[in-house]
Amino acid sequence: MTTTLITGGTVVSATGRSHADVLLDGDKIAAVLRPGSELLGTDLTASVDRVIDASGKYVIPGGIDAHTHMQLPFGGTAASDTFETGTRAAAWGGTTTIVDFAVQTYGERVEDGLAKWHELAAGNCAIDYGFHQIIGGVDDNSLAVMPKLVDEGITSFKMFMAYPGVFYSDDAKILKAMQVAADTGLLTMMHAENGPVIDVLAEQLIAAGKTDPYNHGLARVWQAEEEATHRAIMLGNITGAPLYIVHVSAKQAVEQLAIARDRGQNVFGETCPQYLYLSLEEQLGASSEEWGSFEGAKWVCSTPLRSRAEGHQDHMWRALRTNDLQMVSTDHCPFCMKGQKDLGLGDFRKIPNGIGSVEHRLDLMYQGVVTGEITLERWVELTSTTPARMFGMYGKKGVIQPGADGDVVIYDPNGHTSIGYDKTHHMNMDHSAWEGFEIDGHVDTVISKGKVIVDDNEYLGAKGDGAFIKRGLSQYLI
Ligand code: DUC
Ligand code: ZN
Ligand code: ZN
Ligand code: ZN
Repeated sequence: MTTTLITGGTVVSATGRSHADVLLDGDKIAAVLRPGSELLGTDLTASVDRVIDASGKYVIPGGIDAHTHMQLPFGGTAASDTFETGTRAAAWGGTTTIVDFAVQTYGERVEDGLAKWHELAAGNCAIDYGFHQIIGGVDDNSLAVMPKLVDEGITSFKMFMAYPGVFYSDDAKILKAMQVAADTGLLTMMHAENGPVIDVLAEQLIAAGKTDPYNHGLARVWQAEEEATHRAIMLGNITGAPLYIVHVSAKQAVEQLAIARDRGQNVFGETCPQYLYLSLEEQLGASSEEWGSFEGAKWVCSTPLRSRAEGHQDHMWRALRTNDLQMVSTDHCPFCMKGQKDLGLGDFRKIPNGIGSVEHRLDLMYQGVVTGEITLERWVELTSTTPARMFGMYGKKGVIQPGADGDVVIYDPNGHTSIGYDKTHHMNMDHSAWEGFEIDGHVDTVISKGKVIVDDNEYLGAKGDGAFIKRGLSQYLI
């Protein structure tokens, strides 16, 4: 088994930082040599296979992106990253674990949807992966199968209050599924937007000739997010099911979460880099020679980009500081402009929803450390430690400690990363939604289960390095 010693770096955890050396043995972390440690003072450099000098750099637990959609079927097409391309891009950006969404569509059995996802991912991933289960149709079969998911290491499931006719569940269905969740420890994840209301507003915009992409954002009003968030919280309250709201973008939805948490309810929220950095105004102003105002389709995602004038982005950063929001995931759901997004030329409702960001989450969030929005420790907590705890992987993932998987990222605060399609881009898309973003930091080395998979801008990993993770119950259940 290979042994690696990472020397001279600053090990950063969710709770602090210290100078320490990290010893990896095989696929695990064997020791963290910090002042007071028994092994400190022993010169291990001669006895290990490899020494990595991390002087002046941060040594952090590998990133965990708990919200990705590789190959998600959507609007007659499918997300353009396969498990192979998407997990490799994730690795490039310092993410060593993803949790993707297995899909049960209407009329399909949950077991069949899940089996399909296992088939898509098995043997293809660059990094470890787990699954949440999308319950697209709550019926007797899915309600009966849900408890069995726990034994298979799928300890969370998602429902949609949006997308009538596709993934949508009404309140009665949500209530029933939450009752099962409360009984079994499954964590309920919710796409909280009032879909029926949004669909009427969208139809009216189209009827008025308003077909450009940013109208997607005008139809998906913040009130529809606040209302659905509140309703989901109340259904959680009735059933006693803990609740995790995905991709929160409206400040009013955060307020609903904060009120519920203050009242002692077990509810959580995640936001995504696009809701911290990008805005509806920028989408409205977007234009290019190739696409004209259809350029804005690159940023069509749901929940939508929100108005900067209304202060949503500032509020998301604030909520990350105050712990009204607990995590940052990407909702990675990439589509090419040509042949995918352009299905919505002339009708924004037909633009497949999603942005590709799995490669850039750690960098984009580190820039928040540089600009003083969050601390270094909070960066690690939001992108690795809390995702591990929330989704039943902590100890194995999300922390640098003896016995944990050897998932370690060496991050250079003196490095630089220019994001752009022709610069650093490994996602399977024909554009970057993050073109021109400059990061005052750099993912130097990425180690997954003891193996160096990215080193100095070189990819050393292989398809099939990653394995399925059977997750335990969330640590946030009470
Ligand atoms: N939102 C997206 O942007 N894409 C996929 C599904 C979703 O809810
Ligand atoms: Zn969603
Ligand atoms: Zn999603
Ligand atoms: Zn560097």
